[in-house]
Amino acid sequence: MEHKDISEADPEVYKALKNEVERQESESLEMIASENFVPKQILQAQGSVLTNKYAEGLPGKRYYAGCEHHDKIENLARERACEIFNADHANVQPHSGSQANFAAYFSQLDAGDKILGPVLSHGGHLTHGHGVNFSGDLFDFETYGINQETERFEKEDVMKAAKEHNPDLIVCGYSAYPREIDFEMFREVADEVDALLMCDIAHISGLVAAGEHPSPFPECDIVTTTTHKSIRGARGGMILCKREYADEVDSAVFPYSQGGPLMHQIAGKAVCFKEAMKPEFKDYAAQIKKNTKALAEGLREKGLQMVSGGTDNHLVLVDLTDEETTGKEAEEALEEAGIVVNKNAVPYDPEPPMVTSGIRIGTPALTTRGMEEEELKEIGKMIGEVVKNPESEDIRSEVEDRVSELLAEFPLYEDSDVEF
Ligand code: DSN
Repeated sequence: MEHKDISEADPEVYKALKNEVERQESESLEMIASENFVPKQILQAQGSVLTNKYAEGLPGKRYYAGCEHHDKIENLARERACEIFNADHANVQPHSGSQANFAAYFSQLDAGDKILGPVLSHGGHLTHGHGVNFSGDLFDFETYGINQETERFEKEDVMKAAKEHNPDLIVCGYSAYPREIDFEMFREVADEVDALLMCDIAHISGLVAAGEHPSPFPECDIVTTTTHKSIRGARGGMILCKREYADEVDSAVFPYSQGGPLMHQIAGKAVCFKEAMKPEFKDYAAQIKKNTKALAEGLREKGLQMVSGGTDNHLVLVDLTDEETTGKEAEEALEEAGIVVNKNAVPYDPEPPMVTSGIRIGTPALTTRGMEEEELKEIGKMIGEVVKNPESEDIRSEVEDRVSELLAEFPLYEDSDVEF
């Protein structure tokens, strides 16, 4: 086998990688609420020789020989995850959040069973029952929605839907909900209809890990998450659960829905969890929340409305229903100005999903770059200017210049020896 530098072995892939480093470092403000930047130690774990090994099974119970070091790493990831999230059991093998949700559902339910989940356009995820996804296809999903007045999930609405549909399992946890989740309320509803309670904390897991959002345990029975959003780790998924569901969760991951675990990714998860246990991570998560509030202040000063009027977490959902701009147009205008966000449906959105009347804006990535309230408030105002004047080239060019200055002032990988 010949070892070569990637620049020589595959110049095309090398060039695209270099361009992506440049894009992340110095071309735009990354404000997609589900994205973040990992430190070198996680990139190292993910780029390691662990990719060479098959390790089906669990530590100590593998189907292949030679897993001693893999067992050590997977056990570290599992133990750290349980400690951070106060869980009895962790399965760190799901390749993604969607696979975690697939295995979590099938650990307790059979195809055709009834699940109550959030309406997709009210903050839910495709795996929470959408018809184009396995979840909507294989399970009998019914929904609860955001209260039209408070724009929050309220007990009366969730209870009404639960009593009407009598689900086997209720899903809480969202992709575009700017408020705290009331786990006690969901538990009361689940108990009332004798349903299991599952929470998908993919977006907020960093906040939960740092104690900046209430813990889903002990109220929830099963908790799923990704490991690369606010928790800032290797891309992937994880399932946490109470002791009584552990065996079923493990076998729903392997052999039911996955084969060989991605051990290099699991090493990245282990390193991420170690980072998340440090006091610096608690400061980081607290700063995410302060930054999002400052962002909301900037947006508000420029006259933009937000779903539920503000935020308790890492994101805001700007409601453009009363503006002349759609979510799609706002996303495009902002991208041209160097600010990357995503169009997002707002509750009771009159526009179709590829257009929408909202934009979702998150702060975990910019907080990782070291930005604080002053910068986020200013960015909120710049977003307001662009959204209110999507055709103005002058505003776009002013914002672009300021974005370049901010990116230079808060470097990402520039001062490290990270190459990709
Ligand atoms: N794609 C993620 C998000 O942006 O929220 C969820 O999977």
